[in-house]
Amino acid sequence: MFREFLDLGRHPIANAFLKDGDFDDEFFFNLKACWDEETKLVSIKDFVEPERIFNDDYPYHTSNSFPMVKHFKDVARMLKKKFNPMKVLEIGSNDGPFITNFDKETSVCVEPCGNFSLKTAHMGYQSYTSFWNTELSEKIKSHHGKMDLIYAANCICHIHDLDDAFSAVANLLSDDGVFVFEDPSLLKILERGSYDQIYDEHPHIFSVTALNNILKQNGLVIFDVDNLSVHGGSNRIYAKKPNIPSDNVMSESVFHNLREEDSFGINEFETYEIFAKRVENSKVELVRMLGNLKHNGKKIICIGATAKSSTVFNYCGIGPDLIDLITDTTEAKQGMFAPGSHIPVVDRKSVNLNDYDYVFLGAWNFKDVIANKEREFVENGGKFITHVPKVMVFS
Ligand code: JHZ
Repeated sequence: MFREFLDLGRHPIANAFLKDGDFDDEFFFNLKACWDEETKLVSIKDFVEPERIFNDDYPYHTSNSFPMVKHFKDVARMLKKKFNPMKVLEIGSNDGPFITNFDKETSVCVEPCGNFSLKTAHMGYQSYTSFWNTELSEKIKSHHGKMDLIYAANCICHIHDLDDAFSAVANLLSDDGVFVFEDPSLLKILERGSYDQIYDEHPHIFSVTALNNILKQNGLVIFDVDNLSVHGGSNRIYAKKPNIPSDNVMSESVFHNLREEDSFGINEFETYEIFAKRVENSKVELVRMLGNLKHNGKKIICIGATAKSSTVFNYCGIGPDLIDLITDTTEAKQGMFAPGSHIPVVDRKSVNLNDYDYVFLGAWNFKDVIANKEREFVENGGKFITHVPKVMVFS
């Protein structure tokens, strides 16, 4: 049974940046989160059709977040060393920072956004412009054979039908192949109060507990987990087919994560009710703080036109009256308006940050990178605002 615990109100598509004059036709949906008593999976209640979200205009270029390029290079190196895969498939390859570390002849990309699949195709990789499902896994199997490594980062939690997604993986994985995927961690979200990880692109928020339950039902078993710091705390899950009974040994990391999640209360509905209260308080505090600063004549700008900031701004009702501008390094977002809030997005280079008193961290997950880049702003008396793990000012 699905039990609703959080109502974040009306939201636009978090990455649907608008041109001037597009505001009247903007699409909105109700963003609510629920918890499945049976599998312990957290999901959003009303899914948005994926075609509305992931299309040729999708603006999130992974390569624009340079720490992530290094992250994927490091992951690729580690996976090669650990598993030495011959054939590699990436699901949700975006603009290619992971797959580029693998051989073009033996690697395949799947990506529904045509702007990106065209890019990896130009780079010389076999690229399928498609959503991930069983039909596609059959097609890839018949063209390329089974895969030794199937990798997906920040993609599997984007897929509504997890049973189909996982059985499609099991269908394409070689008998001793590995399926490795990483997504934001529910535990970290609950611990840090980072409710802004909930938006249309994340129909599910994964715990190791829920994944352990769901993978098992679809012919896969978890054998290892890495806890990562990226995206405010993610889990990298290693799964495989349960071929050889004696080989089904779960590493201690799996048990450790299951225990940790259980003792935090991931298996209790009350934990989610407490989280919902914390989210409501965060909204009240953030709106109060920004309102007071504005009242005192302070100027506030945001760095990072993130999907996460769309949740914050739309849930809290924050618009250009409180935050003048958002800067973002992604060209496709610049010159546009943030979804729902309609705050203008500009190139960081076009702004003198010293004209502002406060920077709200839309990309709080890159707090250290941004604080380091913007040392001059702090030296001139500028301060940062974040809402994670609580609403606060720091410099
Ligand atoms: P970032 C996206 O979420 C969407 P977002 C998606 N659904 C997902 O799951 C996660 O990514 C993984 C900019 N930036 O990574 C670049 C600066 O302007 O937190 C990006 O637009 N200056 C696929 O959007 C944004 O911030 C900087 O110095 O919440 C960061 O977006 C840096 C470092 C980044 O993901």
